[in-house]
Amino acid sequence: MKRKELFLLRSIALLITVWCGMLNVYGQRNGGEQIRLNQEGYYPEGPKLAVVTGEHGDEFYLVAADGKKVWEGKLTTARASTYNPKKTSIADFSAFQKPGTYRLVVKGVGESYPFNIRKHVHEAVAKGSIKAFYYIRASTPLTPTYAGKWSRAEGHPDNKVLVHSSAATAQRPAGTIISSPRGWYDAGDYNKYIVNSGITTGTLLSLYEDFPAAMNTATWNIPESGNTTPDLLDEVLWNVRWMLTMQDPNDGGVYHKCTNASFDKMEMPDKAVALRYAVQKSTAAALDFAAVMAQAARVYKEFPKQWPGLSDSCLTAAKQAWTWAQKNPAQLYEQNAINASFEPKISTGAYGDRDVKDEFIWAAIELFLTTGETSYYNTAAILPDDKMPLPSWAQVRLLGYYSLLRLSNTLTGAAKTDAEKIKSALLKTADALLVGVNERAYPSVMGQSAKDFIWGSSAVAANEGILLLQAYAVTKDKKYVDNALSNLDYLLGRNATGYSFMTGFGSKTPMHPHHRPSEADGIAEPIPGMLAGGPNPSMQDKCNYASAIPDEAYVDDVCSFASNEIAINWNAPFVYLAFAVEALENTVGYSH
Ligand SMILES: [Ca+2]
Ligand SMILES: [Ca+2]
Repeated sequence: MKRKELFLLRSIALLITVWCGMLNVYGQRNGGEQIRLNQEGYYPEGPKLAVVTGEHGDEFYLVAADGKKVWEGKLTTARASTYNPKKTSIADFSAFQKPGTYRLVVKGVGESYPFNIRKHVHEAVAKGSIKAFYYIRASTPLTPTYAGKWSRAEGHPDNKVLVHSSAATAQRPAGTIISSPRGWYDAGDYNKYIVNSGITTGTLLSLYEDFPAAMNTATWNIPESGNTTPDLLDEVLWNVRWMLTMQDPNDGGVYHKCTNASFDKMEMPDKAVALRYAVQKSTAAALDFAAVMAQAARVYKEFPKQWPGLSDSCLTAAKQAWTWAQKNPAQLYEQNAINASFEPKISTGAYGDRDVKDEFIWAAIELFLTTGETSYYNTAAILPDDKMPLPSWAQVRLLGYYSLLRLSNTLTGAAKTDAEKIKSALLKTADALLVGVNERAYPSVMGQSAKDFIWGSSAVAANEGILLLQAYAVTKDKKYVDNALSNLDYLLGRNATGYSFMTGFGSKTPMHPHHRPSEADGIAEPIPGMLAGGPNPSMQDKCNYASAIPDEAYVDDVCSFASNEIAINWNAPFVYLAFAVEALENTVGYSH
């Protein structure tokens, strides 16, 4: 070996030694694990908290991209939660407001992942989370122009869907072929379910109605970008058009789902060619459909030139579904009972709601608000009690209440009185959510109770955020936005797992979601912008979790449909939360 080469080798060895030594001192990789923060970042004048785990001193500081120390502070004394004995300390650097890219450093722990302090800090992840709906469109190829390396062939044209024997009628006997294209794949699987589409589509339409100015201009490179209509409404229409195909024009009833008999393998959508069925009509499907179509009629009415006739078609469909539900008020979807009587047996997601009182409330309110006809309003018991249950696919009451509050200026009579009562009950619920946030091991609204960590816990966090933003809308009290933001911080990394639950956004994000295209496409990174279900100590999938503690019971493994699946009804409230906080950024003084 020549002397020059030997010198080079020694230099490289020395550099590696020094680098490893630095890692020991700063423990950079450990730091990323132990310092939990919003991995996307913070608004310049907004609240900024990080959570530090493990053994350490009480000092922390921020370093800029060039390694220079720019700010220092003291950690709080360590604290635990009622359901997780591990102690954490809080680093509050809200007072540091200079835009830039930073790391947070704690002696004995190391450096955090990098994060930004800047205006519009959640704009990219907001757009990413709605762009995910493009990636999961059925019945269309994804082209490189819009999908980049995740481009793929068309899956599920769904132009030959068989009426299942459970849904047979005189006009449409079993085996009748109907066309049911478009829509979004529901979750990790390729089926399409009206009930889960209901809350998802309603949440996205509400985002438009609550923030029309922001959503009229927001755009994220989909095939409809550059036309004259808002990208959000273009994307929603992809699913609304599918939902319309799920109504039987003969009676107004709505099929519960468009599905395979059983789940596909982990294969790409164009390879998943099993027969598709429209199965039994259900009351929940008809009412969710009626609510969405009534709201869609209101929203798309603003675009008569671009979408001529669409609003009227949606309203007609809504009324027919409502009429069907009045005649069939208790047709629940019971998959086991159906399988006892009909072939082929269906084993895909059931979404079998046992209680449709809330679906009647939501549909009645949306039909009333769109038509002004009190007959809809008077049909259902709109306010049976003062409970304000957080929205989920099986509980949609608040979606109606949010709409009532949004349009409260137009109300008279009983609806006006109810809206006042709803307003005070909602504020009471919102204030109850704020209790204890600042004393918590992870200071977010999410995690008040171990019960928050259910299947799809990420959607609990996002829906709590929406509830608080509705409280802001009626009070203009900034504290509700601050606390909604605390749940965005939770979802993007300031949590007991240390993961940003949003694929592709943050430094430590899910790489193996339970999602067929992400698993089958041969690309290392999953499709970006999808929210993982999150911690779920029930662990129904029996996968190998590292922890069973409620806020830690999460595993980034494709096996884990109970903690690491993705779903449209989890993504939609994230989309709402992220865009809403962005839209309010200036108003509440997070930046100017
Ligand atoms: Ca557009
Ligand atoms: Ca229900």
